[in-house]
Amino acid sequence: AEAPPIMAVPQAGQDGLMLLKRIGKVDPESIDDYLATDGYAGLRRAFEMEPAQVITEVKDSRLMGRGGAAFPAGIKWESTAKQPATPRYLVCNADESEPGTFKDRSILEGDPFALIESMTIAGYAIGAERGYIYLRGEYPRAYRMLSNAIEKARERGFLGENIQGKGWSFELEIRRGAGAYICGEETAIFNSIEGYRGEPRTKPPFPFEAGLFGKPTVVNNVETLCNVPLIMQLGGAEYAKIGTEGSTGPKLFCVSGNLVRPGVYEVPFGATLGDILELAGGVPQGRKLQAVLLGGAAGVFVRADELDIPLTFEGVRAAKATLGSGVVLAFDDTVDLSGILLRIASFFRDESCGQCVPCRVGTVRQEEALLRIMHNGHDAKAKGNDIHILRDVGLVMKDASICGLGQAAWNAVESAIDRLGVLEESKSR
Ligand code: L3W
Ligand code: SF4
Repeated sequence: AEAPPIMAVPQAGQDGLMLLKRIGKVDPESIDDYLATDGYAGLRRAFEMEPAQVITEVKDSRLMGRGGAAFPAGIKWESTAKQPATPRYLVCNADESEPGTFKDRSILEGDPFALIESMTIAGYAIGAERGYIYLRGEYPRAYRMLSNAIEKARERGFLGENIQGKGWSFELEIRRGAGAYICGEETAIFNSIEGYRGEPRTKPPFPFEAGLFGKPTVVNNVETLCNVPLIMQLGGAEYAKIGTEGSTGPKLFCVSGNLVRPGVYEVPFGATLGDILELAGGVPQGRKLQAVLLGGAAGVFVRADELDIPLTFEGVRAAKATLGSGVVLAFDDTVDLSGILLRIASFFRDESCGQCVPCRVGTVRQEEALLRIMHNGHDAKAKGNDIHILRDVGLVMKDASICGLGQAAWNAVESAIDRLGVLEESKSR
């Protein structure tokens, strides 16, 4: 059954938004609504330039990837465009599966033409003639909205042969995931699209040299791509004035947990963690903030007294935290955080693809140790041993796993131990 439409965009309809500007204002199924609200102005601007100049604008914008790794999009595009067109591919990672993420969903469901336009610009810039949207299987409404948008765009000559008379052709295809978190890893997406088991490949080679079907490929997250029309309209240098020196542009945050108004929020980069929690109304009256998980299950817990951390790439780096894909998950003082750690550990144990030993075995050992600690909480010696095991296993997972899943599977537990002292306080239950 199709989930109800996402309504968690408390700023919907407000003026001054850049990425969410159409959400709640237009009919996401209408290309006329899209065109009437600046739709395809970015592509028009891009078509006035040579592809290389489009890439220069994106480099000048200093747009960084919004999927978790914060890699500069312009460099990714440039390195792909330099490879022989044998052909080249564009892939949009719309497999939004990090626990606590729902920002891409708000765009996919509320402004699907924005992604289609953005991918068309990206395809033009890198010289691709085919793009794939790898969509989370559990997003049926997004699938419907995107399918409709692709069809309407094709009818109006914005996709297909000889787009807008430019003499360049571009096609888009949607591929749906089947519920595996690991299929959000870029090379697992390639395997999945190619019909193989969704398991990550070792990198290098990076996608820009050997990606989908072994060809040069750009993979970008939905939100990353949806900044591109704005960059085209403003120009890269002007866009780079939004936000901070190291983190340019607007940013979407998935704000949830024990808050008065959870939802997707857009702010120019530079807001602090405290600002974002305030936007969401703070914790309900009578409760106290206990901790915030930044970046989702693969992320890092921060304390309630760390609200002045700027949620910029450089700000979280300095605070030894992460933005991940924009998760801000608040826990008040009624939450048993050791239980949350166990949920996170069991999530990674479940979602590990099992391909490499550090992650396949490490995620199991991590969950077992947490279970023992929670059930033998009064035995200080046994608990000390298990914390030692957690650290050892965590270090090996971080150092030796093939992909980000294993490398990040210990982040939340480590930060809960070191920053919050969670397991120190856990009692036997
Ligand atoms: C050109 C080079 N391209 C690297 C590319 C590379 C990739 C990007 C970043 O992990 C993280 C992970 C999750 N020339 C290049 C190059 N590239 N060197 O740059 O690469 P990498 O390997 O650092 O990152 P990744 O494997 O893409 C992503 C974390 O994000 N995460 C994600 C959660 C889930 C979602 C979601 O649900 N939407 O994003 C959360 O923290 O743990 O660390 O494209 O090919 N020399
Ligand atoms: Fe699979 Fe985990 Fe290894 Fe990634 S780190 S390839 S998810 S076993």
